[in-house]
Amino acid sequence: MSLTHLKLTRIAATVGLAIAAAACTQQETTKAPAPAVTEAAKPTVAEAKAFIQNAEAELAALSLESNRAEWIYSNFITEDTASLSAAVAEKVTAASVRFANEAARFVDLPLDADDARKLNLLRSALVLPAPLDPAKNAELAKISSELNGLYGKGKYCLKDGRCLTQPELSALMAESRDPELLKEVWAGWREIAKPMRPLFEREVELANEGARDLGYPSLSELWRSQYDMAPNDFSAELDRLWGQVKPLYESLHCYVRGELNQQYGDEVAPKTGAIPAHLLGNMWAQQWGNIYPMLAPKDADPGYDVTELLAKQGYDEQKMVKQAENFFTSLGFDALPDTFWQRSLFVQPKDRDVICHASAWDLDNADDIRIKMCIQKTGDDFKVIHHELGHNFYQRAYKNQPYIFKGSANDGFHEAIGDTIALSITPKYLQQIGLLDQVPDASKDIGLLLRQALDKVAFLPFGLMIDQWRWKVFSGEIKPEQYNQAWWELRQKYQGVMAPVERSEADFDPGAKYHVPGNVPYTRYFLAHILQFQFHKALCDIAKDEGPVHRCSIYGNKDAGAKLNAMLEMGLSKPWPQALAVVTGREQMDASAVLDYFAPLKSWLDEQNNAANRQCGW
Ligand code: X8Z
Ligand code: ZN
Repeated sequence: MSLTHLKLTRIAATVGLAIAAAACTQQETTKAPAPAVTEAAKPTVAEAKAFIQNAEAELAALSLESNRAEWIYSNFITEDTASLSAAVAEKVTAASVRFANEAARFVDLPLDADDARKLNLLRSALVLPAPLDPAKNAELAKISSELNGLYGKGKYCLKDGRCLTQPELSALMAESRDPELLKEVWAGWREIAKPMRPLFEREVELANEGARDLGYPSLSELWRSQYDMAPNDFSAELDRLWGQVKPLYESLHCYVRGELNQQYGDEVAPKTGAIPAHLLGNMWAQQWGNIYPMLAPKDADPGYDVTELLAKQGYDEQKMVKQAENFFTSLGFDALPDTFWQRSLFVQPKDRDVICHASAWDLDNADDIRIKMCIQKTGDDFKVIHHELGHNFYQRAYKNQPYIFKGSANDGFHEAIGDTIALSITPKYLQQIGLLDQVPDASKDIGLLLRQALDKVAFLPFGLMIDQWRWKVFSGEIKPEQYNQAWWELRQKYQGVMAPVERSEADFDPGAKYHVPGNVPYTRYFLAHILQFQFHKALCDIAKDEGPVHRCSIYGNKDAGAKLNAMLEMGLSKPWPQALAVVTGREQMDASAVLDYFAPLKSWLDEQNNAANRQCGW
């Protein structure tokens, strides 16, 4: 995994490693609980400083080794590379856990703010802590690597004989409108996850023991301790943010369910209750933009499709990445280094297994940044490329921070930057770069907003529910024999979607989503889907854009770029509210920016739902 120790080197995929990026503070509430510390000789401030320096140097050195091993493993999945990557992961975890424990000795000393923050990060910025017992550490590293491999190698052979990988199956889900085929693909992909169940169960057991060794009740508290506030306060923050956007989601859900019912009929798509998850254009029903053409408002469809525009202009994978880089350089960021172009993976290799799930990497904690992505030439992947480059430009912006502060303000920030830029891929921007001839007029805004909401608003409950499930698994509230049932209860509760075919505890549907076998925390994406609208609004203000915020593009605006860079450069050196304030002037995460952006759509959806006399909710 990415060792990335306190920072995430490989952002998308935190493979099983021990530590990941996170933010913690000096406040009492955020600190790791004090483990039993033996009353040895009282340490001094000088000793604490020496400890931090040494830990930082050792972790930085280990990260280089681990990043390389992980990169090779994810690009060439074999038994040998799995074993090598697990061996390095084991070393990194052992060192991280050792430092986390030793750090506890120094917590009561009067340290300066930076050192206190570093110490706290050393104690709490782990996502897969191993028990102190070396045999268990080795076991955990092996399991983590195996789980990743199972996902990366996953394939499903269709009834017609074609054996397809994840990106190919996802493309089918995006395009097909045949409910039987969709059902087959949906259920077929989930077969890959069944063998993960015992591994995942053991992984949770071991990592919980690791968390307890560090003084946390379970891994749940450790994961929730990484936001500069007490774990329960963080959970309450999430509830607050979800409460802000839930009415908007319900309006969208209601409209989509009604339209699907009209097109597929009662048998396939019932008028009431949860929506069958195979009909939403996405393997996990997490973003619904692919079914926009089925739902497009008759008089307000902007009438273009980015996938087609890219094809018409002859964009290949490399050109898509170049165009995305160009957005960042237009804001004043330096171009990507030559090594990025030489070493990144853009196209799925035909002759070997790789982890296709898109990720951004920082191999040397400085300039050797890369992406690894099996790019499809679609409008969706054009956006994902911006997402990944957002990680890379963030990584490079904080490269001069000390190692422990090389990370984002909180993990939601890392996920939000590229998406913020992608919100500027407006019709006007597409015209500026020669992809679109004519900018549709304001009468087409509802179509634009609906397309955007199907991805961004539909994602919100999904972004939230994954870790609601995992935290309960970690705390023991969800037992192994309830894994799948509890998963579907949460899918139903938050998203209002349901499995299209019977599920049982022989299935392990969470494992069919990359971040579960990959052990990547997921709440970061929920946060990112709020934060990106706050950032976009603030940057549009800085750019003095006067139109509606959904038509604003900050392309080419150096003032907006400079402000963004000022926040990125801070890395994880300060509590996240301070970083947020640099761009937005406010220290609170706030979903009003989401509501403002979609306000015209919300009124329109409510009108449609009323006119059709729909009973909303599920
Ligand atoms: O995993 C990702 C990125 C890499 S960090 C491609 N995302 C989440 C997902 O695919 O589930 C971006 C949006 C949500
Ligand atoms: Zn990401």
